[in-house]
Amino acid sequence: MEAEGIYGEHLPEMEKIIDEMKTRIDLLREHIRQKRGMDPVEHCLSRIKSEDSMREKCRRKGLPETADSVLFQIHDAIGFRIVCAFVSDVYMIRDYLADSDELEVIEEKDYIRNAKPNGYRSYHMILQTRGYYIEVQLRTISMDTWAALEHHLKYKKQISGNEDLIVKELKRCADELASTDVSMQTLRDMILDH
Ligand code: 0O2
Repeated sequence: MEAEGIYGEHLPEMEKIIDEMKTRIDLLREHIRQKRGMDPVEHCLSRIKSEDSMREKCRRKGLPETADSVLFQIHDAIGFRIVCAFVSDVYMIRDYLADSDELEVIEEKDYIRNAKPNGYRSYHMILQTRGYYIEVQLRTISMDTWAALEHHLKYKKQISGNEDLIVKELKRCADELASTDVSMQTLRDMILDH
């Protein structure tokens, strides 16, 4: 496997942690579906960060390219992205993960209440289990769509020249999507209240 080099002997344990986390999320979805009649998760992705991305991140952060750096100085070697339909579901999943006995919350960043200046919205958690870190990104479908497009555009070099306009338009799209999320949440609350 490509990632084996830099993660060395840690890789099997990292894969086990991913499997356990997937099972935890599946059980959580089933529990909430039975309790509330709705699955709060649209989709869930997981990955071990590729060797190339990790080495690039080490160089960017001035860290040696070692297993110790990528597992214990950098906290997103194991990553989960949980995409929900509604903003309230994002916070509900956040609460369940924070309450889990097997997971310790190390850090949280609420880019939903405090969006990044470019418009990026997502709820980030750094969790720890058996000494390994897991980065969890929780967001709505709208937030996920925007992040995917913005990520795609960032790597398109030919956009230079129009950059100011593109940055402004991306921000406008992010804000419009956030406003749609609020409307969708209101509609859902109205439907559930009756
Ligand atoms: P990748 O390839 O997606 O994993 P860090 O650099 O992680 O030590 P930072 O920047 O404080 O520290 O972390 P933060 O803000 O929690 O963001 C981490 C991840 O969130 C990023 O990982 C992206 O996946 C995502 N993210 C953050 N800001 C943006 C943004 O403006 N646009 C998009 N599309 N995604 C964003 P990586 O490692 O940068 O990249």
